Amino acid sequence: MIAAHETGLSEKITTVRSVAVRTRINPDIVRDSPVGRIPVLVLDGGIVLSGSFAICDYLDSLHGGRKLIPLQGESRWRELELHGVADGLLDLLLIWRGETMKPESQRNTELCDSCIARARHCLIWLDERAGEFSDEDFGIGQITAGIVLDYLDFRFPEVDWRASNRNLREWHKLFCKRPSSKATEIVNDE
Ligand SMILES: N[C@@H](CCC(=O)N[C@@H](CS)C(=O)NCC(=O)O)C(=O)O
Repeated sequence: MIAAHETGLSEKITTVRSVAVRTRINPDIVRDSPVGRIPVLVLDGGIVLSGSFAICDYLDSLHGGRKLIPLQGESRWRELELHGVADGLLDLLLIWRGETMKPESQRNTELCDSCIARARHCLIWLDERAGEFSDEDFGIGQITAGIVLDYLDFRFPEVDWRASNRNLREWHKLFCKRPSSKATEIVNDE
C-alpha cells in the first residue's frame, strides 16, 4: 500500500482487511491465492498477483514517474540488493514471531536464536546502507526497510534497534513523515 500511495494509485485499489497466520488457512485468502498469504492483488482481468514484490512491480508498470524498481542498470541491482536484505529480515522476524506465539515448552530455541542472530546481521547491514539513503533513490528497498522497522516496533517493542543503529534511527524519522507512510500506519485490530 505504501507503493500504491507513492505511485498515486491507492485510490484505484479496493482494500480488504484479512488475517493471515502460518498455522491456519484463511479460506477467503485461499479463494484468491492458493498460497494463502497476504498481500494479494486481484486485477480486473482476473490475474492474481501473490506477494508484495510482484504487486509493486505491477503498480510500477502503471505510472510514468520515477520507478520504485529501476528497470535496468546498476540501480536495479542495488535496489534488489537492498530489498532482498530488508525482505529477508522481515521473513526472519515472521518466523521468530511464530515461535514466540507458541507455548514456551513448544518453542524451537535453536530456530529463535538463529533468527535473532541473522536479524542482528541484517540490521547492521541496513544501518550501514542507511547512511547513503536518499530521497532520489527512494524505492522498494527503502519501503521494505521502513516496513521492517515499523514491524519491529509493533511486534518486538523490547528490541531497542534504535540504540545501536544510528543511521536507521535518523532515516526512519524521515520515512515516518512521508504521506505514504502516514496513510498506511499499522492498525492493531486484534
Ligand atoms: N515477503 C512476503 C511476505 C508475505 C507474508 O509473509 N505475509 C504474512 C502476513 S504479514 C502471511 O501471509 N503469513 C501467513 C503465512 O505465512 O502463511 C511479501 O512481501 O509478500
